[in-house]
Amino acid sequence: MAIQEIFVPDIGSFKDVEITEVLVKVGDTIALEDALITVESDKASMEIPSSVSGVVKELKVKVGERISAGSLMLVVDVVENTPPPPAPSPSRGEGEKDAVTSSVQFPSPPEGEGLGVRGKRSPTAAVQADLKDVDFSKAYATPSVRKFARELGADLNKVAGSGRKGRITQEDVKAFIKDVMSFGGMPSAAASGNTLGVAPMPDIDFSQWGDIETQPLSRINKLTGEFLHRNWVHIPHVTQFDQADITDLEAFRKQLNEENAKSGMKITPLVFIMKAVVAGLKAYPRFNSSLDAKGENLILKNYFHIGVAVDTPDGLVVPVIRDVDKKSIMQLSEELKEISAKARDKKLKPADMQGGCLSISSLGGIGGTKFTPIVNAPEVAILGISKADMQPIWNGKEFTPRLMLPLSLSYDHRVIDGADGARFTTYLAKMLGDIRRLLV
Ligand code: CAO
Repeated sequence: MAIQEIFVPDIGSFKDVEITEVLVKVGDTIALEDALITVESDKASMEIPSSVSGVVKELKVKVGERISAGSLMLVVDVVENTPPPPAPSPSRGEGEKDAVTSSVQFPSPPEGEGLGVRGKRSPTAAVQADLKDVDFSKAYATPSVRKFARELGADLNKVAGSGRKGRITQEDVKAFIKDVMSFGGMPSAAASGNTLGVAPMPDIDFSQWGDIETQPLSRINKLTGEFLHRNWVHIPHVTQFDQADITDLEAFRKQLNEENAKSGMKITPLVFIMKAVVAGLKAYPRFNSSLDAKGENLILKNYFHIGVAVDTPDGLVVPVIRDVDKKSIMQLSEELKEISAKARDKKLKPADMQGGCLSISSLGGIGGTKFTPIVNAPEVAILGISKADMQPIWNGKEFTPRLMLPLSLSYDHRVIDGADGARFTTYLAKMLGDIRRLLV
């Protein structure tokens, strides 16, 4: 073992970028190419891998600090016979372009993305003798895996990753090659990431029918699109509809808003819904779980963090409000205001959007009667809220006007049975119908 300082390698166009996650701590044993930190520029985020194996002795970076190539990251007690780390090189020639990108380009998919669906890629020949003109820069893999893939002639763009956050491992490349070989040189549906085995979408020239303009999708649109598509394809969804009588809740909420008018604090129905969801998660713990990567175990959580979908000009983001069980209605209102402002000002960090137990998508301020939200994996359920409206409800003797809140609960049917889906929304309706029950 020998003590060695580890510096940020050449990270191409990433200069003076913010550290959003430190993935190791003092005492951790790290292997060559384990991810050490995540950095984010205004365009993308990436993980910086370790150039050595050993034990972390000192951390020289913190979340929120800014770094560039050559910054000191950590001190490691290095295992002998680890190859020496590459010195950070300030510039490289044009001919070395791929070496630069392959050493640093790890576009980080959204949290939890681990299944590596690449459904948009067309199933052309996947194993080629000469891949020198093929761009691997968007593939999520370490330099040694890129090299390995090039040596074997495997097109990394078509390999689905099984590693952390969907990173492509050497085993994935081997499995891909094996799969392609047994399918006569063409990737099978699984190898191409096209797990449905359906034909790719046609490329259509719409200008043949009239005037058009092309607008590029925002980065958030693209990431959300891939994430939603993956979840839609992999998760067998069922949506349970229900409604809650919030007439009394609404009267109480209005009273609170009047009492707090001077402070400027505004309480919306959403914070009560968050509290009712936590009560539901406690009563039905399976809703507060995630399937492990192999789909063989359920991981049950004893914390209560709720994701809230926020509509921003750049697209949908889902920040997470932590420990909802421990916070008051006023605290939650304040936090909801802060986090939605942060989302709309593009100030959310990846960590702000991680660790949720169940997400709520509220369209109640906009309209609609019901919808089918897509589960925000690795969570197993998402609650959609539509606009409450006054309805004539039969009380056994007569129709009375009651304010009814539509609930649309989508869940992962691998984890949750239909009966539990209905029990959960019935429970939510009971809690929201009489919020005194939230105290019991
Ligand atoms: N029924 C009737 N009125 C409702 C309501 C409901 N279910 N929910 C909110 N309202 C009212 C609020 O009380 C508020 O009224 P006042 O201005 O008269 O007080 C008004 O609608 C606007 O509320 P809001 O939307 O600003 O606040 P919120 O706390 O309900 O929601 C937030 C905050 C961030 C979730 C919301 O602004 C947002 O971005 N929603 C969109 C989420 C989205 O796009 N989801 C789709 C994702 S696809 O699954």
